[in-house]
Amino acid sequence: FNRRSNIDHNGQSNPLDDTVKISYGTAGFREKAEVLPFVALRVGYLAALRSRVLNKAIGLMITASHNPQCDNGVKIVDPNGEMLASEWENHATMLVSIPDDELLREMKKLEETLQLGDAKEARVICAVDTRPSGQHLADAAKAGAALCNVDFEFLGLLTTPQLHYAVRVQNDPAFGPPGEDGYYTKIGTAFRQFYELLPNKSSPTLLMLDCANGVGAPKARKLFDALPKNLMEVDFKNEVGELNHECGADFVKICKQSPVPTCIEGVRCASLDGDADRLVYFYSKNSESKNVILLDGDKIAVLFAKFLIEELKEAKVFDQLTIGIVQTAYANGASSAYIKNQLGVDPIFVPTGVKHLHHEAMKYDIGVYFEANGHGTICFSDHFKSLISGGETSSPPKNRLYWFSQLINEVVGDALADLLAVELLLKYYGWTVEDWANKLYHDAPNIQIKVPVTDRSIFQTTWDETRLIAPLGLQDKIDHLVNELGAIRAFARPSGTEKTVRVYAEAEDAEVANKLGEKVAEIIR
Ligand code: 16G
Ligand code: ZN
Repeated sequence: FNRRSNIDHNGQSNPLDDTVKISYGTAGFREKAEVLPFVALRVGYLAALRSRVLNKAIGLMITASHNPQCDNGVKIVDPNGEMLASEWENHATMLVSIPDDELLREMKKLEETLQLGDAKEARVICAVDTRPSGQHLADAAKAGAALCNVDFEFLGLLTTPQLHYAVRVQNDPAFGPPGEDGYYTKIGTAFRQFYELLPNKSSPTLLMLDCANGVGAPKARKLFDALPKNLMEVDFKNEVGELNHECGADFVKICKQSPVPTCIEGVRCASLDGDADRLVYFYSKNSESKNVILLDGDKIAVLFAKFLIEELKEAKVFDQLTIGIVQTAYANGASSAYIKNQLGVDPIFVPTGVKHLHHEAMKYDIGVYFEANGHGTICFSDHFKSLISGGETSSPPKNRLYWFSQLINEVVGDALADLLAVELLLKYYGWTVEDWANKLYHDAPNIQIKVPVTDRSIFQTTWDETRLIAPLGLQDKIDHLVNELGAIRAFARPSGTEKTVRVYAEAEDAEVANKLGEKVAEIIR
């Protein structure tokens, strides 16, 4: 597992030149799987080192989420179940970048500066998604942890949010019951309790669930098995097959098309991504066409925020708590306008990537954050928890708030927890998926285009990613196009996970949005 002797899961040698730079990006290291064995070893070592410094359990998730099956990734999870602290991202990039013969020296240097003490609680907890390269990379990570003399606990196949949950519970047992079963128990109990509080318990309507051929399939089945039988009716699709291929949340969001197999007209459908930390809903108005009406992360955020604000008001505690709704540049303009004008909260914008959203959301008693791609959750402060404690003596809105907050996986966006939360709120409001799509706001027409580039580092943006500052002159051209076509906005930003620049364009008219997107893509190419 060295750069020069990098053997992949098929036993093929894939040596890496000393000059090849690999950095810890938006979601850790993400590459073709054959590149990663030596990366996994070094990251396994670093996770172990961090666990010794903090004397806590640290997580290691091996996944490339919605990327194709041939990719994989390695990402460190901090003790509270959050993303790795950014100073340590630099250590990770440094360790992975150095040549083999400098590795031992750098390891020693790190160990000296970080001053390792006696660390009884130190351990690395690792899980994988369904990619064929996962086990091999976990073995490499285990060898890395051993270099730091730290126990390596391999939990096998889990969704990314389940691994985050496992890490949090290991360090903070009050958070919930331990183990994968503990996860189902916590979420299942909250679902049942909230269900009991519903004004209308009509029989369930069919939900078609596209599992992206990923780890979400067996885990969603287990979760639903832990719920009372008559509360949900689910038709599982895309359980086995090529991961994320023409299915899954990213495919549906970007293409606004039904995954294979095509969904049935009028049926409420949802898609998970490859590691089940993203969720989108959709439905078809016409089975002949592949096009669907999409309900993305913004729609979920608005549904959650509307519910929370109404309940806080009914419970007469709205003025005692702060509420933040965090979005990124990809949020549909119509959703931001609804949040501002109808919900009365100014949305906050941060750069792409869960760590930025999560960090901002933590500043509020209730921090709702969602990326348009379907990744999101809600953070609840201790003040919220002391005010809204649930129980027999509590008022109905407080009880609903309590069980809703228990259902949400507040450490990270979790497609399975979010799915149950959406299902409950639709029941609570007595809404069909069409009601949900039409009663809040309608998306401004928009398009996203991926432009492959050889060097994405030349593209630099402002902090909120809405404007390019380099290469010089490009932003002026984009502004000019937006004006010329009478569109709303467009931006281009380098991807943090792929060798592409992503273009987003929004207009009042779909044709204009498409045309603008294409033109901006052309000037990037
Ligand atoms: C990763 C991020 C996600 C972000 C996406 C952007 C995490 C856990 N995941 O999947 O939040 O939306 O990257 O990818 O941070 P991009 O930089 O390629 O557009
Ligand atoms: Zn994912």
